[in-house]
Amino acid sequence: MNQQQLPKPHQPLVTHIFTADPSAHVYEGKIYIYPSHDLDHDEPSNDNGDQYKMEDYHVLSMNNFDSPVVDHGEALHLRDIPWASKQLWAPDAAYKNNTYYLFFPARDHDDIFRLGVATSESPAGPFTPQPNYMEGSFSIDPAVLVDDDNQSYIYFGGLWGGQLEKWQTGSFVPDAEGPAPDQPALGPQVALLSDDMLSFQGKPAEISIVDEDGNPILAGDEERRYFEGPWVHKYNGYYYLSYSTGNTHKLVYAIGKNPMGPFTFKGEILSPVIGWTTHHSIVQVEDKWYLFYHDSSLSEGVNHKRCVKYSELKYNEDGTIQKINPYPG
Ligand code: FUB
Repeated sequence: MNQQQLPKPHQPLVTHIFTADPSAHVYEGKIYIYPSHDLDHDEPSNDNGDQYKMEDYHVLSMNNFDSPVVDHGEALHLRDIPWASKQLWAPDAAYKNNTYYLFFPARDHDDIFRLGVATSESPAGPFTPQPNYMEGSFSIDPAVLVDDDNQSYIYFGGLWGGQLEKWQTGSFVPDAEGPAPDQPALGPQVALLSDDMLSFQGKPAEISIVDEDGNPILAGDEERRYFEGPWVHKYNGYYYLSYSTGNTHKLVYAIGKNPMGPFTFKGEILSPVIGWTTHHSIVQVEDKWYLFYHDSSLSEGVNHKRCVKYSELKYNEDGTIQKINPYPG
Protein backbone atom coordinates (compact mmCIF):
# COMPACT_ATOMS: atom_id res chain seq x y z
CA MET A 1 0.00 0.00 0.00
CA ASN A 2 1.27 3.44 -0.83
CA GLN A 3 -0.44 6.47 0.67
CA GLN A 4 -0.48 9.40 -1.70
CA GLN A 5 -1.48 13.03 -1.43
CA LEU A 6 -5.14 14.06 -1.12
CA PRO A 7 -6.97 13.92 -4.46
CA LYS A 8 -7.72 17.22 -6.19
CA PRO A 9 -9.92 17.69 -9.29
CA HIS A 10 -7.96 17.85 -12.56
CA GLN A 11 -4.72 16.82 -10.81
CA PRO A 12 -2.95 13.43 -11.04
CA LEU A 13 -4.45 11.00 -8.54
CA VAL A 14 -1.06 9.37 -8.05
CA THR A 15 2.43 10.44 -9.11
CA HIS A 16 4.61 7.48 -8.06
CA ILE A 17 3.60 5.45 -11.15
CA PHE A 18 2.17 6.34 -14.57
CA THR A 19 -1.50 5.38 -14.88
CA ALA A 20 -4.15 5.57 -17.62
CA ASP A 21 -7.61 4.35 -18.68
CA PRO A 22 -9.31 4.67 -15.26
CA SER A 23 -12.47 2.63 -14.69
CA ALA A 24 -14.03 3.83 -11.45
CA HIS A 25 -16.64 2.05 -9.32
CA VAL A 26 -18.05 2.33 -5.81
CA TYR A 27 -17.55 -0.93 -3.93
CA GLU A 28 -18.00 -1.55 -0.21
CA GLY A 29 -18.54 2.19 0.36
CA LYS A 30 -15.22 3.26 -1.21
CA ILE A 31 -14.18 4.54 -4.64
CA TYR A 32 -12.08 1.97 -6.50
CA ILE A 33 -10.17 2.88 -9.65
CA TYR A 34 -8.92 0.25 -12.10
CA PRO A 35 -6.32 1.91 -14.36
CA SER A 36 -3.73 0.68 -16.81
CA HIS A 37 -0.18 0.93 -15.47
CA ASP A 38 2.05 2.65 -18.06
CA LEU A 39 5.65 1.46 -18.15
CA ASP A 40 8.30 4.17 -17.83
CA HIS A 41 10.41 3.71 -20.99
CA ASP A 42 11.73 5.99 -23.72
CA GLU A 43 11.02 4.05 -26.90
CA PRO A 44 9.29 5.88 -29.78
CA SER A 45 5.53 6.02 -30.37
CA ASN A 46 3.67 4.75 -33.42
CA ASP A 47 0.04 4.50 -34.61
CA ASN A 48 -0.05 0.82 -33.69
CA GLY A 49 0.30 1.70 -30.00
CA ASP A 50 3.48 -0.37 -29.56
CA GLN A 51 4.59 2.17 -26.94
CA TYR A 52 1.81 1.00 -24.60
CA LYS A 53 3.76 -1.92 -23.15
CA MET A 54 1.91 -2.45 -19.91
CA GLU A 55 2.66 -5.60 -17.92
CA ASP A 56 0.51 -5.40 -14.81
CA TYR A 57 -2.41 -3.73 -13.08
CA HIS A 58 -2.52 -1.81 -9.80
CA VAL A 59 -5.84 -1.05 -8.12
CA LEU A 60 -6.27 2.40 -6.52
CA SER A 61 -8.88 3.36 -3.94
CA MET A 62 -9.98 6.24 -1.77
CA ASN A 63 -12.54 6.33 1.02
CA ASN A 64 -13.96 9.56 -0.44
CA PHE A 65 -12.69 12.65 -2.26
CA ASP A 66 -11.22 14.04 0.99
CA SER A 67 -9.04 11.06 1.81
CA PRO A 68 -5.67 9.89 0.42
CA VAL A 69 -5.44 7.63 -2.60
CA VAL A 70 -4.19 4.14 -1.77
CA ASP A 71 -2.27 2.03 -4.27
CA HIS A 72 -3.04 -1.59 -3.38
CA GLY A 73 -0.01 -2.84 -5.33
CA GLU A 74 0.15 -5.39 -8.11
CA ALA A 75 -3.28 -6.95 -8.63
CA LEU A 76 -2.50 -9.02 -11.74
CA HIS A 77 0.68 -9.57 -13.79
CA LEU A 78 1.19 -10.67 -17.39
CA ARG A 79 3.35 -13.60 -16.23
CA ASP A 80 0.30 -15.15 -14.54
CA ILE A 81 -1.95 -15.04 -17.64
CA PRO A 82 -1.25 -18.18 -19.70
CA TRP A 83 -2.89 -17.00 -22.93
CA ALA A 84 -1.44 -13.45 -22.99
CA SER A 85 1.87 -12.34 -24.49
CA LYS A 86 1.95 -8.57 -23.98
CA GLN A 87 0.15 -5.22 -23.63
CA LEU A 88 -2.28 -5.26 -20.73
CA TRP A 89 -4.37 -2.33 -21.95
CA ALA A 90 -7.48 -0.65 -20.51
CA PRO A 91 -9.35 -2.79 -17.94
CA ASP A 92 -12.71 -2.61 -16.21
CA ALA A 93 -14.14 -4.26 -13.11
CA ALA A 94 -17.58 -5.58 -12.20
CA TYR A 95 -19.23 -7.08 -9.12
CA LYS A 96 -21.74 -9.93 -9.21
CA ASN A 97 -22.18 -13.34 -7.54
CA ASN A 98 -20.26 -12.09 -4.45
CA THR A 99 -17.19 -11.91 -6.72
CA TYR A 100 -15.15 -9.08 -8.21
CA TYR A 101 -14.27 -9.50 -11.88
CA LEU A 102 -11.44 -7.75 -13.72
CA PHE A 103 -11.92 -7.65 -17.50
CA PHE A 104 -8.84 -6.79 -19.54
CA PRO A 105 -7.41 -6.89 -23.09
CA ALA A 106 -4.02 -8.30 -24.08
CA ARG A 107 -2.36 -9.70 -27.16
CA ASP A 108 -2.45 -13.48 -27.34
CA HIS A 109 0.49 -15.59 -28.54
CA ASP A 110 -0.53 -14.88 -32.19
CA ASP A 111 -0.33 -11.11 -31.51
CA ILE A 112 -4.12 -10.77 -31.70
CA PHE A 113 -5.90 -8.70 -29.05
CA ARG A 114 -8.37 -10.72 -26.97
CA LEU A 115 -10.30 -10.08 -23.76
CA GLY A 116 -9.64 -11.94 -20.54
CA VAL A 117 -11.28 -12.08 -17.14
CA ALA A 118 -9.85 -12.59 -13.66
CA THR A 119 -11.62 -12.96 -10.32
CA SER A 120 -11.11 -11.95 -6.70
CA GLU A 121 -12.98 -11.93 -3.40
CA SER A 122 -11.76 -8.38 -2.82
CA PRO A 123 -12.22 -5.27 -4.98
CA ALA A 124 -8.50 -4.56 -4.43
CA GLY A 125 -7.42 -7.97 -5.77
CA PRO A 126 -5.20 -9.84 -6.26
CA PHE A 127 -7.10 -11.26 -9.24
CA THR A 128 -6.80 -14.84 -10.52
CA PRO A 129 -7.04 -15.02 -14.32
CA GLN A 130 -8.98 -17.64 -16.24
CA PRO A 131 -6.59 -19.89 -18.20
CA ASN A 132 -7.98 -18.89 -21.62
CA TYR A 133 -9.25 -15.68 -23.14
CA MET A 134 -13.02 -15.27 -23.42
CA GLU A 135 -14.11 -17.30 -26.42
CA GLY A 136 -15.36 -15.09 -29.25
CA SER A 137 -13.65 -12.00 -27.85
CA PHE A 138 -11.43 -9.66 -29.85
CA SER A 139 -10.03 -6.10 -29.89
CA ILE A 140 -9.60 -3.96 -26.76
CA ASP A 141 -11.10 -1.76 -24.03
CA PRO A 142 -13.73 -3.94 -22.30
CA ALA A 143 -16.30 -2.06 -20.19
CA VAL A 144 -19.02 -3.94 -18.31
CA LEU A 145 -22.49 -2.78 -17.31
CA VAL A 146 -24.39 -4.85 -14.75
CA ASP A 147 -27.93 -3.63 -15.39
CA ASP A 148 -30.67 -3.21 -12.76
CA ASP A 149 -32.13 -6.60 -13.74
CA ASN A 150 -28.67 -8.17 -13.16
CA GLN A 151 -28.10 -8.87 -16.88
CA SER A 152 -24.50 -7.93 -17.69
CA TYR A 153 -23.22 -6.47 -20.94
CA ILE A 154 -19.62 -6.19 -22.12
CA TYR A 155 -18.74 -3.37 -24.52
CA PHE A 156 -15.40 -3.31 -26.33
CA GLY A 157 -13.46 -2.38 -29.45
CA GLY A 158 -10.82 0.06 -30.64
CA LEU A 159 -9.52 1.16 -34.05
CA TRP A 160 -5.92 1.15 -35.35
CA GLY A 161 -3.69 -0.68 -32.82
CA GLY A 162 -6.86 -1.99 -31.19
CA GLN A 163 -7.51 -4.07 -34.37
CA LEU A 164 -11.30 -3.51 -34.61
CA GLU A 165 -11.11 -2.94 -38.41
CA LYS A 166 -9.64 -6.42 -38.84
CA TRP A 167 -12.81 -8.17 -37.57
CA GLN A 168 -15.42 -6.78 -40.02
CA THR A 169 -15.98 -10.22 -41.57
CA GLY A 170 -16.23 -11.98 -38.20
CA SER A 171 -12.72 -13.43 -38.62
CA PHE A 172 -9.32 -11.79 -38.19
CA VAL A 173 -8.13 -10.32 -41.51
CA PRO A 174 -4.64 -8.90 -40.84
CA ASP A 175 -4.57 -6.31 -43.65
CA ALA A 176 -8.22 -5.18 -43.45
CA GLU A 177 -8.84 -1.44 -43.40
CA GLY A 178 -11.74 0.58 -42.00
CA PRO A 179 -14.79 1.71 -44.02
CA ALA A 180 -14.47 4.50 -46.61
CA PRO A 181 -15.09 8.02 -45.23
CA ASP A 182 -18.63 8.17 -46.71
CA GLN A 183 -19.66 4.84 -45.18
CA PRO A 184 -21.03 4.25 -41.65
CA ALA A 185 -18.26 4.21 -39.07
CA LEU A 186 -17.51 1.05 -37.16
CA GLY A 187 -19.29 1.03 -33.81
CA PRO A 188 -18.21 -0.60 -30.57
CA GLN A 189 -19.19 -4.22 -30.00
CA VAL A 190 -21.54 -5.46 -27.28
CA ALA A 191 -22.12 -8.99 -25.97
CA LEU A 192 -24.28 -10.38 -23.23
CA LEU A 193 -22.28 -11.97 -20.44
CA SER A 194 -23.14 -15.36 -18.99
CA ASP A 195 -24.48 -15.47 -15.42
CA ASP A 196 -21.05 -16.45 -14.11
CA MET A 197 -19.53 -13.48 -16.01
CA LEU A 198 -16.79 -15.66 -17.50
CA SER A 199 -18.02 -15.99 -21.08
CA PHE A 200 -20.03 -14.33 -23.84
CA GLN A 201 -23.65 -15.43 -24.24
CA GLY A 202 -23.89 -15.60 -28.00
CA LYS A 203 -22.02 -13.58 -30.58
CA PRO A 204 -21.17 -9.92 -30.06
CA ALA A 205 -23.13 -7.34 -32.07
CA GLU A 206 -22.05 -3.99 -33.47
CA ILE A 207 -23.63 -0.93 -31.86
CA SER A 208 -25.09 1.71 -34.15
CA ILE A 209 -24.42 5.38 -33.32
CA VAL A 210 -26.67 7.77 -35.23
CA ASP A 211 -27.14 11.52 -35.51
CA GLU A 212 -30.28 13.42 -34.44
CA ASP A 213 -31.93 12.52 -37.81
CA GLY A 214 -31.27 8.81 -37.32
CA ASN A 215 -28.48 8.64 -39.92
CA PRO A 216 -25.37 6.66 -39.01
CA ILE A 217 -22.29 8.63 -38.03
CA LEU A 218 -19.88 8.22 -40.95
CA ALA A 219 -16.32 6.95 -40.83
CA GLY A 220 -15.03 10.29 -42.20
CA ASP A 221 -16.73 12.22 -39.37
CA GLU A 222 -13.72 11.95 -37.09
CA GLU A 223 -15.03 14.56 -34.63
CA ARG A 224 -17.93 12.24 -33.74
CA ARG A 225 -17.20 8.70 -34.85
CA TYR A 226 -16.35 5.92 -32.40
CA PHE A 227 -12.63 5.23 -31.95
CA GLU A 228 -12.09 3.39 -28.63
CA GLY A 229 -12.78 3.40 -24.88
CA PRO A 230 -16.54 2.66 -24.61
CA TRP A 231 -18.30 3.27 -21.29
CA VAL A 232 -22.02 2.80 -20.62
CA HIS A 233 -23.80 4.21 -17.59
CA LYS A 234 -27.45 4.80 -16.75
CA TYR A 235 -29.01 8.12 -15.80
CA ASN A 236 -32.73 8.74 -15.35
CA GLY A 237 -33.56 5.46 -17.12
CA TYR A 238 -31.49 6.22 -20.24
CA TYR A 239 -28.29 4.48 -21.31
CA TYR A 240 -25.33 6.77 -22.01
CA LEU A 241 -22.59 5.43 -24.30
CA SER A 242 -19.47 7.57 -24.05
CA TYR A 243 -16.21 7.04 -25.92
CA SER A 244 -13.01 8.54 -27.27
CA THR A 245 -12.76 9.94 -30.80
CA GLY A 246 -9.08 8.94 -30.90
CA ASN A 247 -7.23 11.06 -33.44
CA THR A 248 -9.50 14.08 -32.75
CA HIS A 249 -8.83 13.58 -29.03
CA LYS A 250 -12.32 14.16 -27.60
CA LEU A 251 -14.57 12.35 -25.18
CA VAL A 252 -18.11 12.35 -26.57
CA TYR A 253 -21.41 10.65 -25.78
CA ALA A 254 -24.63 9.31 -27.23
CA ILE A 255 -27.91 8.37 -25.50
CA GLY A 256 -30.27 5.45 -26.05
CA LYS A 257 -33.16 3.53 -24.52
CA ASN A 258 -31.63 0.09 -25.00
CA PRO A 259 -28.23 -1.13 -23.71
CA MET A 260 -27.57 -2.74 -27.12
CA GLY A 261 -28.27 0.52 -28.97
CA PRO A 262 -28.92 2.35 -31.16
CA PHE A 263 -27.49 5.45 -29.49
CA THR A 264 -28.08 9.02 -30.67
CA PHE A 265 -25.02 11.26 -30.70
CA LYS A 266 -25.30 14.19 -28.28
CA GLY A 267 -21.98 16.01 -27.91
CA GLU A 268 -18.68 16.44 -26.14
CA ILE A 269 -17.89 15.59 -22.53
CA LEU A 270 -14.22 16.58 -22.40
CA SER A 271 -12.15 18.68 -24.76
CA PRO A 272 -8.70 17.43 -25.86
CA VAL A 273 -6.06 16.89 -23.19
CA ILE A 274 -2.26 16.98 -23.14
CA GLY A 275 -1.12 13.76 -24.86
CA TRP A 276 -2.62 11.70 -27.69
CA THR A 277 -5.13 9.53 -25.87
CA THR A 278 -7.72 10.06 -23.26
CA HIS A 279 -9.96 7.35 -21.85
CA HIS A 280 -12.54 7.62 -19.15
CA SER A 281 -15.27 6.29 -16.91
CA ILE A 282 -18.35 7.92 -15.36
CA VAL A 283 -19.52 6.98 -11.87
CA GLN A 284 -22.06 8.16 -9.33
CA VAL A 285 -20.70 8.70 -5.82
CA GLU A 286 -23.52 9.48 -3.38
CA ASP A 287 -25.57 12.21 -5.05
CA LYS A 288 -22.89 13.51 -7.45
CA TRP A 289 -21.42 12.24 -10.70
CA TYR A 290 -17.76 12.11 -11.63
CA LEU A 291 -15.64 11.72 -14.76
CA PHE A 292 -12.36 9.85 -14.37
CA TYR A 293 -9.96 10.34 -17.29
CA HIS A 294 -6.27 10.63 -18.08
CA ASP A 295 -3.81 12.96 -19.75
CA SER A 296 -0.02 13.06 -20.15
CA SER A 297 0.62 16.13 -17.98
CA LEU A 298 2.69 14.21 -15.41
CA SER A 299 5.30 13.40 -18.10
CA GLU A 300 4.88 16.80 -19.82
CA GLY A 301 3.25 15.23 -22.86
CA VAL A 302 4.79 11.78 -23.38
CA ASN A 303 1.96 9.74 -24.94
CA HIS A 304 2.63 6.54 -23.03
CA LYS A 305 3.37 8.10 -19.61
CA ARG A 306 -0.08 9.14 -18.50
CA CYS A 307 -1.82 10.01 -15.24
CA VAL A 308 -5.41 9.47 -14.10
CA LYS A 309 -7.49 12.40 -12.89
CA TYR A 310 -11.09 13.17 -12.00
CA SER A 311 -13.61 15.97 -12.37
CA GLU A 312 -17.19 16.41 -11.21
CA LEU A 313 -19.64 15.85 -14.10
CA LYS A 314 -22.94 17.74 -14.27
CA TYR A 315 -26.12 17.18 -16.26
CA ASN A 316 -28.44 19.79 -17.69
CA GLU A 317 -32.17 19.50 -16.93
CA ASP A 318 -32.77 17.81 -20.30
CA GLY A 319 -30.28 15.04 -19.45
CA THR A 320 -27.43 16.32 -21.62
CA ILE A 321 -23.96 16.49 -20.08
CA GLN A 322 -22.16 19.77 -19.42
CA LYS A 323 -18.85 19.83 -21.28
CA ILE A 324 -15.79 19.75 -19.01
CA ASN A 325 -12.65 21.84 -19.47
CA PRO A 326 -9.74 19.64 -18.36
CA TYR A 327 -7.63 22.68 -17.48
CA PRO A 328 -9.96 25.15 -15.69
CA GLY A 329 -8.65 28.40 -14.21
O1 FUB B 1 -3.80 2.29 -22.69
C1 FUB B 1 -3.66 1.64 -23.94
C2 FUB B 1 -4.73 2.10 -24.86
O2 FUB B 1 -4.62 3.51 -25.06
C3 FUB B 1 -6.13 1.90 -24.36
O3 FUB B 1 -6.58 0.59 -24.45
C4 FUB B 1 -6.84 2.88 -25.19
O4 FUB B 1 -8.15 3.15 -24.79
C5 FUB B 1 -5.92 4.08 -25.08
O5 FUB B 1 -6.13 4.78 -23.89
